[in-house]
This record gives sequence, C-alpha cells and structure tokens, in this order.
Amino acid sequence: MQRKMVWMLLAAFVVVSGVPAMGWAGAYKDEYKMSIVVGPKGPWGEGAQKFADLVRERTQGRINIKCYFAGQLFAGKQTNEFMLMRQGVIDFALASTINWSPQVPSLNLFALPFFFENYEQLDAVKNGPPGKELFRQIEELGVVPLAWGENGFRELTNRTRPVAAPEDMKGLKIRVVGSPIFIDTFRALDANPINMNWGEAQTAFQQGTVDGQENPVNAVIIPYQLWQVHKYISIWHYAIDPLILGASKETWQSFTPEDQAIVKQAALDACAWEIQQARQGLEGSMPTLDTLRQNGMEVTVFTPQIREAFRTKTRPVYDQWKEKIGVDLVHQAEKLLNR
Ligand code: X2X
Repeated sequence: MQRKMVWMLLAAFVVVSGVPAMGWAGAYKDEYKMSIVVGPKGPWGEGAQKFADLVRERTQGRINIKCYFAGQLFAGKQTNEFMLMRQGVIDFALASTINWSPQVPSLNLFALPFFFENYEQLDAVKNGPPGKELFRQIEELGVVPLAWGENGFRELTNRTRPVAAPEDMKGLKIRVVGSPIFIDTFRALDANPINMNWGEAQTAFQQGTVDGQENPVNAVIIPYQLWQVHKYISIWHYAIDPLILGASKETWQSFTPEDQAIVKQAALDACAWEIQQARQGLEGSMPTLDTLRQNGMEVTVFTPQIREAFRTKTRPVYDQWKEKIGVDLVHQAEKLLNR
C-alpha cells in the first residue's frame, strides 16, 4: 500500500515536471539484448523468441527484446554468459544451467551423473525447496531468475559404435561443455572428453575430430540434424538440463513494477510452452525416437539395469561433486527423488 503511494507520487512528479525519473519509463533502452546459445530452430530458440514477442506485445512495444542466437553476445564462450549478465552487457538469457554452473556451482546438481530419472523428479526438485534455493543464490549473484525452461535430458550420440554398456565408452572422444563435472564424468567412464564451445563443435563433428557429443533430442539433436554426423544414439538420460530465463539485475530494476509483472508473466508463459515442446514425444513410448530412426540413426534405449551399471561406475563423481554443490541441497533433492 505504502509502496504504491510512493510510486504514484513519483509518477505524478514525472508527469508534472516532465523529467523522467532515473531508470524509469523514460529511460528504457531502445533494445534489450537476449542471449541464446543455440539457433532459432527448436524449442529453446523458439521459446526465447516467444518470450520476446509476448513482452513486446504486452508492453505495447515499451520493452523491445531482440534475440541474439548462436552465442553472438558472448563471442562463442558460453561459460561467460552469466558474467556478462551480471555486468549488464546481456539483458536477458534463456540459459542452460550448465553454462552458468562455473559461476553458480550448486547448478551442477542437474549434471550429477544418472541422478534424475524422469521429468516428475525434475519438476519436484525445481518446484520444491532446492529450486527455490537455487533461484535465491542466482539472484544473490546478480541475475534475476524469472522462470524455469528446459533443454532436456542429455543423450549421447557418436559416429563409432552403439553404446549399451560402460565398456563401450572406452576411448571415445566426446565433445563436452567447458564445465568441469562433465570432464570428470566422462573420464570416470574411461572416455576421452574434450571441452569445446557449441559454436566450434559443429565443425568438429563434420571433420570427425571428435567421435561424439551429448545433448537433448528435441532442443538440439533434431534441429541440428546430428544424424548427418553421428549414426548412434544412446537414450541414457545421464544428465538433465533445465534452462533458466533470467534478467540482468540492473535491467530488471530499471523497469516499473507494472512492467516487471508483465515480463515475469511472459517468462512463465513462454517457458511453460517451451518445456512442453522440449518433452514432446519423449515420454512413455517416446514416439519422437522414430524421427531419429527414420533419419538413419541406430537408437539404444537404456534399461534400468544398464543405467545402474553406469551409475555405479560414475559414483566417484557424485561423491566428489556433492560437496561442491552443497551437501544439504543434494540431500533435499534426494528426498524428493525418494532415495
Ligand atoms: O553446448 C551445449 O551442449 C548446449 C547447447 O547444450 C549448452 O548450451 C549447454
């Protein structure tokens, strides 16, 4: 009530004096920059564009967000995205938790190998106390999280052989993101992981300088047509990759409370749609896998027994990373996972 009064008085001041108050409606930027690692095709890119469109429409053009796809804003180095948001160079991002985890170590929770088994578990963690704690930490570090989105369960593709047992991983050269837990996981599996930004990875796949990679089906494997470079895919659900739609704190604080509410709602609406797209055809009998088969891929779907063998083999990664993520947070999540 009191806040509203102050707001009205200040608004009246702006109208009467004709002086736009610092950082308010008058001071809005012509363009707000939104960062996306991937291209415009697929749930991730389309979800970001949907958010930008909804905001423009619902603010009658007051807030004009432009999507910069394929990592244009961080010059290829995807683990710099969070830092650039803190500095206000990037206004918005629909970002993978993986790319932010070097600055927000607790986000490695989602990358613990063979930890999450299904979407219900992910939703319980996101919507429960661990999700709230993660959002609190992100905000404390200078980025305002507005909504959860989804890249998806990360699956393994490679050009060399089907992977159906831990031994099959031996010596495979796998491109991973520059976030250390992935190096540890693939080393534990006796593979040969190589850090590479997504921008450079396409060339590496085409030239065969790496054997494989890991990414979700709907948001990355299909839009990038990875069947052109990799014949084999293992649906192993070894890590889950939620996205976070966030705003730089500086940008966020420059908006009026009314516009903040509009932007927040647009983020929730766009992300609800985006999550649905990211999961489409990948639940139950997973009909989307037929698209991969039709394009010549040989699909191996892990049974719970195979998963367990991989989980056992990567157990040292869990033990080591539990501390870095935060023991309490991991335990809270495990309770929700019924472990
Ligand atoms: O680089 C990747 O693999 C990607 C596109 O999934 C992320 O941004 C984490």
